[in-house]
Amino acid sequence: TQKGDASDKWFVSLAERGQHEDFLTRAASLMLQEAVFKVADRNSSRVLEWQEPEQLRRLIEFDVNEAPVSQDRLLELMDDVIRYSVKTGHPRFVNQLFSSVDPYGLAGQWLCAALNPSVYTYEVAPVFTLMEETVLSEMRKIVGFTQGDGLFAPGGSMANGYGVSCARYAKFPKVKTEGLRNLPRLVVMASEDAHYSVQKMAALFGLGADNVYSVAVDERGRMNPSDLEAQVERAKSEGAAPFMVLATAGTTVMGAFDPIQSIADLCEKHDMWLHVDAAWGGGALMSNMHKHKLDGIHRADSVTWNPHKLLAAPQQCSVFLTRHCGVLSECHSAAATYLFQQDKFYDTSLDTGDKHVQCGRRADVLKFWLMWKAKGTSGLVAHIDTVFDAADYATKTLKSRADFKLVLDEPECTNVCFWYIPPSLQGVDPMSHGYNEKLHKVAPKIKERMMREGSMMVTYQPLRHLPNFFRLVVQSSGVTHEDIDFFIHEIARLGAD
Ligand code: ABU
Repeated sequence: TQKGDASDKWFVSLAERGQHEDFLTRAASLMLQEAVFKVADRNSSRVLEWQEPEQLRRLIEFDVNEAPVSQDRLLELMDDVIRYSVKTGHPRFVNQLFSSVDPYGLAGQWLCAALNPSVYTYEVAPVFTLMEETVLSEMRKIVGFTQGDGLFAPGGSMANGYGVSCARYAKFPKVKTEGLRNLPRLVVMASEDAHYSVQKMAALFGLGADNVYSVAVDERGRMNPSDLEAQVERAKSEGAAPFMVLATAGTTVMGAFDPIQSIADLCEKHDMWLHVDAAWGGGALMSNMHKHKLDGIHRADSVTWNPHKLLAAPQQCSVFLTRHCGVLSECHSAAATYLFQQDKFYDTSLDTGDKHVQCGRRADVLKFWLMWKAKGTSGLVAHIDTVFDAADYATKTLKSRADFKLVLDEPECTNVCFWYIPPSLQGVDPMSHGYNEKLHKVAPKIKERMMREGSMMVTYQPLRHLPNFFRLVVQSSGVTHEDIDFFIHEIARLGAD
């Protein structure tokens, strides 16, 4: 039976309101059963049901029409959306730097959607303003900043952009009003393994992507401080102004941690802003066992840290922190009088929106705060130690097998990078002609097969001179040693010919 049109007249009549309540109850039940509970059952559900784009265009009625569709049809469409979407909450989705469904994080997401706030003024978002104040302050303490400021950004790339923006403003405050025309050529230093957002942000802010100087890394993917100094001297000798270093704590592919102490020394010597992109590795700060990897981060001028990565909050939850009070507001405020009136009846310093470059902004803090409350700091610590332990198990297991080869014998983060050596290449001298070309083709083929079967998702990539290799990311503490055994067996099974 078809139940009424999908109209949006929530307030019109009790009858219509009843229809909406019925719809939302059924929708919530569908989401819980099909998108949440079912995917937790690793053996009876698939990570994805692959369809070619042409087929998928036919399978889902994407067209929007003049006439409304019924609520029953909407539920069918939602079911289709769930069916053909990748189940990133499935324990066998280890493709990206995010995964899993945290029940408290999900409740926070849903509560945020239900309340539909925009966190720019205290009057519109009183609870979330104070919640952000608390969570950002706690995160600053964990980083080791004794004072400062911060904000929730729409993703790690934008948080790195805030780093560029604040660094430039701190050195050249007139840039805010006069733009770039009176400035020297500005240069940002970042390692060759740094996240690609640094080039994007350099382009977006008018610096130019060519003015990101690439600093060499060592064999483990960590920035080489000697080369950093050489690049700074090169920029200066060219008459350019190297004003910022973007160090990385947990590179995207290898999971390398740049040596922050040495980099901070060079930043002090050459008067450069130090931004640490800890989007991925920041979660390690929670753990006494692993925080030494970010030694010196308290000396950074600013930090990116994404709780949606290693701390497994739902997408998106990205934070920008700085130890400098005031720089965010001074750099970004536009003082719109229709929103940030100074003659309000409450403390207008709580109208935090003006330090952001966004106007409307979702309360990403809520899901993370709810998770933190539910687990306690001790639960977050346990999560971090569990995922590092699982990565260690994966590393040891791969090391013990002749048909796999690790890229790094001892990964620094929970990225485990490796090649599968198919039977046709086993026993072949890796230095022999054509070996790397053949190996380069192995991971894409296995990836295609796993996608078509839907059994798991793990990504691959080349890096610098290295042929394609798999990167298994352990980021969910729901990933067990048995899951890791499964990943390894499955890759070997799919690549056996
Ligand atoms: N910063 C986005 C990371 C993408 C990935 O998971 O590889």
